[in-house]
Amino acid sequence: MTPSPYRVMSTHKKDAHIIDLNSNQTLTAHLRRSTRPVCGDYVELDQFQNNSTRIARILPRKNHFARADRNGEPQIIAANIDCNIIVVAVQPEPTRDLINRYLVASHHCGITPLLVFNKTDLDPDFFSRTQAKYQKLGYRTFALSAKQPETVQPLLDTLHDKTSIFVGQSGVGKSSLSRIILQDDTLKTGALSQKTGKGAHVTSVTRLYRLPESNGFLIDSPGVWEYGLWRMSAQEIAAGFIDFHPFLGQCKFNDCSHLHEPDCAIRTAVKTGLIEPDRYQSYTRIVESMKHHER
Ligand SMILES: Nc1nc2c(ncn2[C@@H]2O[C@H](COP(=O)(O)OP(=O)(O)OP(=O)(O)O)[C@@H](O)[C@H]2O)c(=O)[nH]1
Ligand SMILES: [Mg+2]
Ligand SMILES: [Zn+2]
Repeated sequence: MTPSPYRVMSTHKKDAHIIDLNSNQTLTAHLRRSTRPVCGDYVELDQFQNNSTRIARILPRKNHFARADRNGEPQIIAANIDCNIIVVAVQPEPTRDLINRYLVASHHCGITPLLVFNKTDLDPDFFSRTQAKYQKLGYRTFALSAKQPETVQPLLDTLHDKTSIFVGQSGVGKSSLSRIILQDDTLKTGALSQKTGKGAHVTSVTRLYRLPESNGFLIDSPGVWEYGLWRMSAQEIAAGFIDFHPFLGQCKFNDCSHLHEPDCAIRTAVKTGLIEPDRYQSYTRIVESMKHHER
């Protein structure tokens, strides 16, 4: 099957913006009630005599990225993604466990995570230890500043031929980095609130762009304040902790939650220094936070 040349750039209440990958033209297609496309979907279109266009079918998704909705169910944000670029910044400072939650989600969605530490111009040392920690775990990391565009080049070099999405808190600089990568000054960015130091939720729609001079796509998404994981079991969360992997399957109980059971290989690994205590504590907090979804 030849892949559909139509890809969803963004969705709105009653229609979606579509890019024709052959011609680079954009068009607007109506939505049927039964089709719920998301940014990044490949679709087939019905074109009518009166020149209107409708999405006929969403092609099967390779994967999707999601977050929890109010009921703890996954809410799909975008589809067919290779790379999750998790952006954190010196200001607003990431909340506790934010990076680990994004890493668990990336693992479950089958998307390669990249960590970007932005706004190094404000404090070059702020993330040194955190960056070293995640590098040691095996993740690709980038320390950079959107105020110094040359520092963005190494990140840009990894985006060719892929679909990547910027995720992270509001105000960390996702759109500022997108502007540099896309060479597009029309993307809106906005200052942090002076009162709270938080981002002002400037980007309101998840949107796909074609990379200039390269075969690839970049998705800029609206920032969140707290990224919530949908309902997951302790075992599913543990699987998203890469440093737990060598020990999984070695606990006394198959369904060990690694919280309190006897003969737990994960807790032993923490005691013997093979797993960092702060990663284990983060794991326990994330498992605990799932109670929030219980009704
Ligand atoms: N000092 C400094 N400021 C930056 C940097 N990157 C972004 N900013 C500023 O941070 C503010 C927020 O940037 P945005 O790019 O709008 O942030 P965002 O992540 O897209 O925010 P949302 O769209 O709300 O999710 C703006 O005032 C930017 O100019 C950086 O590397 N250094
Ligand atoms: Mg933005
Ligand atoms: Zn265990």
